[in-house]
Amino acid sequence: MAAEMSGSVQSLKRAFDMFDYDKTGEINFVDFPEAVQSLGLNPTNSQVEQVLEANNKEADDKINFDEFSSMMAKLETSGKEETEESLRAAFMKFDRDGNGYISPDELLYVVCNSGEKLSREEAEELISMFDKNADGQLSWEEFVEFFKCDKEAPEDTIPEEDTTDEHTSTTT
Ligand SMILES: [Ca+2]
Ligand SMILES: [Ca+2]
Repeated sequence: MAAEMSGSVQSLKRAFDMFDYDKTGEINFVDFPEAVQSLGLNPTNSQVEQVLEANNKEADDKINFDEFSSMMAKLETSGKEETEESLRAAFMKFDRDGNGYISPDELLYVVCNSGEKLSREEAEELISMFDKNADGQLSWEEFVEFFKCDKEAPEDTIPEEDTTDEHTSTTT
């Protein structure tokens, strides 16, 4: 199992070595959060604490590479679970009647309640963009896609200008 992730083991090792200042093969407890961040993870303090506690690490302990890599693996999974969890929570917030689907009305209600402006048509349009099975509602899977897109969309890809303003010169 270790073999198939040799690439990530290498980067783990690099991060570990960076914080193993005196090259004893152990890093200090206090350096663990920073080492985690140097690997591009951004766990909350409580996640880090949980992992350290689960490995019986106390504030004056050192962490060896084996412990380090197993703790990193845990942090990675708990990070994923957290995203999934918050996504579920968001879905439940939208799905007001709890039938497992987000209707345009439900979307409209939640968006308007959060202080944003959205028309009924826009709500329908938004849903139809991700409504793969065209039932007019967002299922859990469709909702996940919806959020992925939302997060991944870089800011410079503004789809189109306000459609009410159509005075753009037509180049022929
Ligand atoms: Ca619903
Ligand atoms: Ca659907």
